[in-house]
Amino acid sequence: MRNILLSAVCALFLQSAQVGAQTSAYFKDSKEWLQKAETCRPELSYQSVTPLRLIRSVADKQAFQGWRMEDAGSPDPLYTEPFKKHPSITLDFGNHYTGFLTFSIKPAAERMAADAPIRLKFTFAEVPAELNTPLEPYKGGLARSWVQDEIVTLMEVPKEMTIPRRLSGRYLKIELLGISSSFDFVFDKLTFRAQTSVTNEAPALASTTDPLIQDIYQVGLNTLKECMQTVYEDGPKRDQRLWIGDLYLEALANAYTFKNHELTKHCLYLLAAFANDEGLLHATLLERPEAHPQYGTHTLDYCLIYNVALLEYLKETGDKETANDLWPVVVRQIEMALRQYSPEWIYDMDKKPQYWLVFDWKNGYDRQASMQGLTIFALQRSYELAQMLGKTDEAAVKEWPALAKKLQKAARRYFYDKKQGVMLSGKNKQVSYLSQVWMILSNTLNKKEGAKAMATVMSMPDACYPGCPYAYHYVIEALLQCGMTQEARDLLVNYWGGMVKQGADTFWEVYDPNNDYLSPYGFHVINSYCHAWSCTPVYFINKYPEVFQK
Ligand code: RAM
Repeated sequence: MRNILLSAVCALFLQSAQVGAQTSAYFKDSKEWLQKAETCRPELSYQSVTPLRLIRSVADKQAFQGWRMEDAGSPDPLYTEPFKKHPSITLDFGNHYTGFLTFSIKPAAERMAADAPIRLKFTFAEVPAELNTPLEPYKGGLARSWVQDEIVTLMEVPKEMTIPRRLSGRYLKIELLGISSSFDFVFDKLTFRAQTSVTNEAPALASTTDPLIQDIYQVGLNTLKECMQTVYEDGPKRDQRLWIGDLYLEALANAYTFKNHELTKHCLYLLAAFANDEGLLHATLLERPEAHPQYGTHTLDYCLIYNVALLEYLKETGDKETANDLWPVVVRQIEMALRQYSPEWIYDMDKKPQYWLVFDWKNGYDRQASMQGLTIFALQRSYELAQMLGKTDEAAVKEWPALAKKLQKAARRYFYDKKQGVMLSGKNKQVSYLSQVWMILSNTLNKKEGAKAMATVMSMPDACYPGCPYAYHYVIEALLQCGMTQEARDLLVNYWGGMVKQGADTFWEVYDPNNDYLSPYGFHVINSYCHAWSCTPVYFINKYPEVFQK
């Protein structure tokens, strides 16, 4: 009897561990959505890689963040020469990988035995400066523990060990911190088990493609592959979790490359299952120890972007079952955004509760006009979804086209400076790239007006320009929509090509060609240098071959 009870309790616990305890109280199907998410959780595939070269760090003012790597020969000395000979060694895996590091060491000579513990420090890095910038006193705005430096103490030799945390990067520094004076060792084995949920090959580009665009494509594919784990992660080094904005851009990029649509479906269901008690989506989810949202973190722009992600997923896959299941989420995100509008149909930045709006990582950027534009864009795209699902007769939905028009009219009245031909945002009437972009994407500015606004803003030295690739993605979309194909191509080549020229093997979370050290977290070492939202050149290059492959 006791055993039966115990196994019932265990089964219950297991079930709750699998399906999560706190799905949304707002959506009656949220538990089922979580179960559906489980059934399409992607399998990971693995590859074992070993270091290709020994390298050394070189301080160089011309190099990105002041550091570059120099070749220092074959990695053989790691396996053949006593470690004390070079008690700090840096290895290059030749590419960015995500996974687990396993090593083993053995005595450097016969009849040699360890008579004291051996203490080693392993530091894994995405870019050279991560290995060479002093960390203490630590002043970063995010946890110090994101830095991938691990100290291990081995009490016996020979010994094999796997570093418990998942690592992500290209470079590995190993330092000897403690050892007996009468002992030395060599590495026997050092392998990295790299993982991704990508299984398909991406399409090859036309042979006419400019070599720099080919390089951008490869780096973009590598970025996306690394971020495609069991969810679309924002960055495999940091934060290793699903964010709606990153999901949307990764899913677009995936649709034009690796086509792992099950991953997109998994993420869409997961996010829906964990909406809050008002039905508002959480901006971000973590997978371990069981899937759960970062409670209380909501970004209203991302909520609306979810609707667009679902539309794109449906267009790509024809999977109406999923889109129908998740339709109530779409309706609710629109309702929640509209709640923040003034009676004159202007997005009210001061209305409580005030929401975090992402759009970009950029100090001083005023988000009001962008949010107005995005709301209109989301109304239009959500209506398109309603049309595809036969939902346009629903009472709330019927109103959406007229509402979008009201918001457009209000936007033109409130934000548009006809004389200059640009949209101005906020109390200080700021001119930013993104205010124009979102008014273009929402057709609040027509093609001609949009082209004028973009040309004007791009020629204004004081205009607020974007700070990260997430924002530049939408700038390129807007330029293409206005028919400014040459400008779109130039921007892609200069911005993402700028990272490639600085040595990027994967695209970075933030990149400002005028400031190598820009960090939203006050310390460039904890920026992510393989970041999902930066991979979208792969989408543009494949979607518009006439612009990017000619
Ligand atoms: C950071 C990451 C992530 C982004 C959020 C808003 O944590 O850069 O990609 O979506 O911010």
